Amino acid sequence: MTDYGSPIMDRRLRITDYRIVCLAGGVGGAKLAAGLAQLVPPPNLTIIVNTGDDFQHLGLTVCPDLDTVMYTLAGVANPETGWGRAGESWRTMEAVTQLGGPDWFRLGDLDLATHLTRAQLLGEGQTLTAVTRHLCTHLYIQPAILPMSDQPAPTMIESTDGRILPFQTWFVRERWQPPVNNIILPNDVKATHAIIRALETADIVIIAPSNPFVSIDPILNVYPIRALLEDVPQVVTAVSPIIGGQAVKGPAAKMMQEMGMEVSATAVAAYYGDLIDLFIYDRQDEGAFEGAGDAVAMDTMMGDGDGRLRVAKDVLQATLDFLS
Ligand code: FO1
Repeated sequence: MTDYGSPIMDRRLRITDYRIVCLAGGVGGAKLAAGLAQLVPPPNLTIIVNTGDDFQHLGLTVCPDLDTVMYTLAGVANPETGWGRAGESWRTMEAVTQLGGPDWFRLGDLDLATHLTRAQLLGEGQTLTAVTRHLCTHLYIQPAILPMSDQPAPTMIESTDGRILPFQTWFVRERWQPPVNNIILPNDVKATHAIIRALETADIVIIAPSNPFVSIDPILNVYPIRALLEDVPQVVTAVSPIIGGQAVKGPAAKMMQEMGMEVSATAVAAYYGDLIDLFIYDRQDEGAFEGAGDAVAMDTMMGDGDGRLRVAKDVLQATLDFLS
């Protein structure tokens, strides 16, 4: 008699049965989201994206993390820069520079099409959520990509010498200078109905390997996202953005050091605290979580192409194992 296993047991282990929400910002978040999008049926996957990096530039509303996630899922992301589009040209920026316009923030010609279309639709009164859905439709992206709010929610950087800088000024114009003392987040930002619906029905929430301070915290700071994570999903899994004491990309390690934190996967797990149930860290840090039942080591380096699918599959499997 062949044992087909109990339908409950089998049911529990099928990825396709779970509604999954991924919190993401920047390149690491976009890559894991792209891996999940290859595994999870579109109706069961929602990606909630940080908009704290957004700002007005050249009269346009620029949404870097939304665009990086969109371009990555659409397969048109620029692999060298980690932002903007592949196969980019820079004729417009050259002309802007000749005209004495601001040239510190590089907007490629193809990327500009996104900002111009977004500006047009926002100008017609559409919400950022609706505009993002419009752009995703035209980029043939099926999973829902949701801005964390339809309200502006600018992240500000408070430097060790007391200055308060808009995020992009600090990140791009000043190239991650001056040293960071604190991240200042707005305190009156509300989640959209789409976000609340997605989190109220989520079985699994995955916090992508994004910068905890300027990608994930801005999302958790949007009311009532943190509370929904605490109450609803069966499991919240976070993936470490710090491997072997370094960030794979971006200023997370530098920020941790400047804010007086240990730069390690264990420090990230401690930072997330009891918000998370399972912590995924890289095998380079094997042994850092001796005996911890709620931490799993694996190869979390995604690179390009099939690394994203491998890591997404391993993260989901570790999460299902934790649930069973
Ligand atoms: N980052 C840079 O370091 N230099 C740039 O010139 C730059 C231009 C740019 C244009 C569009 C866009 O969506 C992102 C862009 N970024 C640039 C990245 C941006 O600063 C992001 O906020 C960071 O990657 C952090 O998420």
